[in-house]
Amino acid sequence: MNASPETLGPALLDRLPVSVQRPAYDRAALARGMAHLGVGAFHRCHQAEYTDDLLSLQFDRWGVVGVNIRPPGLADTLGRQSGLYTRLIRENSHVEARVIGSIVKVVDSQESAEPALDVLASPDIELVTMTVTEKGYCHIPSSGELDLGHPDIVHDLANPETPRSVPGIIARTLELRRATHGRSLTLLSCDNIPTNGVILEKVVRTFAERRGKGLADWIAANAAFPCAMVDRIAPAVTRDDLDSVEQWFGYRDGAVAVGEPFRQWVIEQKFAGRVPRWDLVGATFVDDVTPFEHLKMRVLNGAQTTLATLGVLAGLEHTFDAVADPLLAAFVRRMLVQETLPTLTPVPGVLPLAYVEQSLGRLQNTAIRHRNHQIATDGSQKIVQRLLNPIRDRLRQGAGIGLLSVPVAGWMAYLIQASTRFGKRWPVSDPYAGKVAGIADTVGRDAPALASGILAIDTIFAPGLAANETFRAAVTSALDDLLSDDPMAAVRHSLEQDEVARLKRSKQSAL
Ligand code: CS2
Repeated sequence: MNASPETLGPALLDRLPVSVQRPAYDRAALARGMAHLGVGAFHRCHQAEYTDDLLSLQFDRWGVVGVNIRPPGLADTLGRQSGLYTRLIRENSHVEARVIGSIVKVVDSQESAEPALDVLASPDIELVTMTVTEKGYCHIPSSGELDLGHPDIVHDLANPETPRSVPGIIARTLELRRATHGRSLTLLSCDNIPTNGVILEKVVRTFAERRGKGLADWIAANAAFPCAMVDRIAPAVTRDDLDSVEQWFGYRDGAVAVGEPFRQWVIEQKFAGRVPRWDLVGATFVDDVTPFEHLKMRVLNGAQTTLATLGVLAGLEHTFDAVADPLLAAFVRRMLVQETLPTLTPVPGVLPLAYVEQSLGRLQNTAIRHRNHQIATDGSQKIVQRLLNPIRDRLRQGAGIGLLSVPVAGWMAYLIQASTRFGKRWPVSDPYAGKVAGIADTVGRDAPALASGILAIDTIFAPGLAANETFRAAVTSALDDLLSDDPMAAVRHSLEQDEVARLKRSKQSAL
């Protein structure tokens, strides 16, 4: 009979198989110095790995306390393993395994904010990084302002000492720090929202202003909210991933994380106190993150959202399935090159066309099993920065938006078809799912009425954009095709129209 395999933990570190890299520093001596809010696959594959690299190079008091205020619980996975986990880098048949040691403690704070506040307000925490998903900021996507009608914000403004939301928890953290030791704090957002540091600062400030007692002024003087661009594809971990570690390396690990080889982190140099020297291990400190952020969110994330929603409509499971489809691949490449790239400002050292090819190449990695439904989750919180902002820039330039409008209609069609009226074709998770389903249930299959109803949601579509006739027409016509029996007709038609427009332009310029 086989004995059940040992679980990863400090006792196993010295006996790991040679093919698994281990922390190159004395982990027992690692003191906590920062916290991370939202410990999921991405954090384990990104910030925690950079920190692990840094600790190996230059040991310092930068142990991470991982805090979750939403599921999943951490105690039974990372907690049982004293924060240790295996990070796999996978590219097609290549696997590289390493045990990461930078997380020294985990705290579950799903039931109440108290355990989280105890950590975040403590004087030995000098910096807080966070990946709390786009909707965690409780902002209005079209404006970036705090959504004062959000149920958690309503709750937190009424009960500021027992907050539930991220803005409420951060405001309370800073209030407690001010009242107890007065030490400054850097709050580093690592989520894919536009100008993430600016939005985080805005939602916290708005909250603090309502709280009064000079809190907002104290925060302005004692906290920093740098912007950051983060990048590494790290899908939700599956049971298969855990089983693979057991099969390959002989131990059990309930907190495996799987990512692609590529990684990038660009951080605005605006800190309130000490920061880890992540710039020594591949991150970049810059004065302005904007060009990097636009490049990444519009090209890589724009391609992912496009392939995800159109991929689901085409019956495809993963990103790599969608990008292997010749029509979808041709579409996304043309969209990025022709419509997205001209909206970008130059990024030092980056050739835009090469970046597009590199991004599409990353999406072909068959070992990264990123489900289209996962990327389509919370699409309402993603399309502004990935699709609508480049569309708005194009319209300002008087340039075409026929291609970028298709994935916008794709997002609509994805939620519309989850409604009762459309037979609930798939389960969806998006704060606006109910609203879109309500429109679909009332209107039925009438593309102009559906598009009109959805474009009127002004917390996603800024009124100026929603009123633009070119945009409305392009979205409506794509939506009509996407809801038909031949959804990919939308993709073919937009490519054909784009070709016609191109020929016209080249004839005109030849005259
Ligand atoms: C993905 C991102 O789920 C999603 O929205 O587009 O998580 C993406 O994989 C990362 O931003 C890559 O850095």
